[in-house]
Amino acid sequence: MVSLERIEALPKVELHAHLSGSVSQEFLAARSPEFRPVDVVGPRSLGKCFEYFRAVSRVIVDLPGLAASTRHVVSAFAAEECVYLELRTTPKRLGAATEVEYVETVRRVAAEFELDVKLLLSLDRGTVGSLEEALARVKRLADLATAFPDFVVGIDVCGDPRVKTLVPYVLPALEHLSPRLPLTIHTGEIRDDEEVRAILNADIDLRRLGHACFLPEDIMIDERRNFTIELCPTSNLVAMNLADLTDHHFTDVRHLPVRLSVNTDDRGLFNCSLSSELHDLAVAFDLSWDDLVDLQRQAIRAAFHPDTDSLLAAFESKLAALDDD
Ligand code: 6MZ
Repeated sequence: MVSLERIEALPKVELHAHLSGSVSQEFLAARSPEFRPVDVVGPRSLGKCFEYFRAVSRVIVDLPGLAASTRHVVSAFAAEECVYLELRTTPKRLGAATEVEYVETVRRVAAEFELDVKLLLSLDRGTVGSLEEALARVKRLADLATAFPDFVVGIDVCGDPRVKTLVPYVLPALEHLSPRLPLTIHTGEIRDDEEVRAILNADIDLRRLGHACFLPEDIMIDERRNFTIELCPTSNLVAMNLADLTDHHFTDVRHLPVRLSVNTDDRGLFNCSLSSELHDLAVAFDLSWDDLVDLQRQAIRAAFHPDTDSLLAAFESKLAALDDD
């Protein structure tokens, strides 16, 4: 069995980490006496996760707070040998600051690190209640992405899956996304076969699916589409209300013609790390060191980074250096 210590030393790739959810609860409590730590892993509750994100937004209220929390999150990934971090966040107006200043702050702090960081702009499905609003939000995110061509590499659709705005509003709006940026969409976090089918059939540059805990039983995925499923073990346990990771849908998706990546989702909320997520999965499914290395290579191939060949080369040289030790 591969030890946690060995996994901590493995060069790793994170593709699915929400900025606000990645801030540790200790950090939040130290910044605000009002912040109350929560445990969503014990009594599993997806609803509580979304209450939690609202609580975080009451703590991170200005650009200095955003800068400090971003530094805290990126340094946590850097400390465990993450070589590529594709962070995602919903651009917000913090106080008098604009969304451009929000993204600029995350970019500036990320650039302090040797770790290669790129950003996905999140569209929270809970913030749009009509096609008009969805079109306006999609246009806004496209403009923001265009303003940061070296940093923003794609769009993420996230938010509470119980809010049913994807099929009627978000998907048709995304079909108007210009430029056609690479997309990753949270879906199947709760069972919603209609939504999964609509996403797969939409005229968008869909590259990755977030979570995909519940897929239609008759799902047909064309291997030529080169999809990736972003798994987040602890988060998925909570969403699926599972007692044990051996019941995780890794069992099913590993046989689909897709790439897989293993991620943290919200390491602050779930009190986990990228290494612990990989370790938990390795224990549950008896994965070897080579299996874990292969998962990192799949994640690199799935990254929206503009130069995945260089990323892979950097990964391989770090891995070789590790093997020489
Ligand atoms: C869906 C999630 C999520 O954008 O403020 N988010 N969306 N499912 C999940 N599973 C637990 N975890 C996080 O980060 C917080 C936002 O990320 C999304 C939610 O929309 C949440 O408001 P940012 O940095």
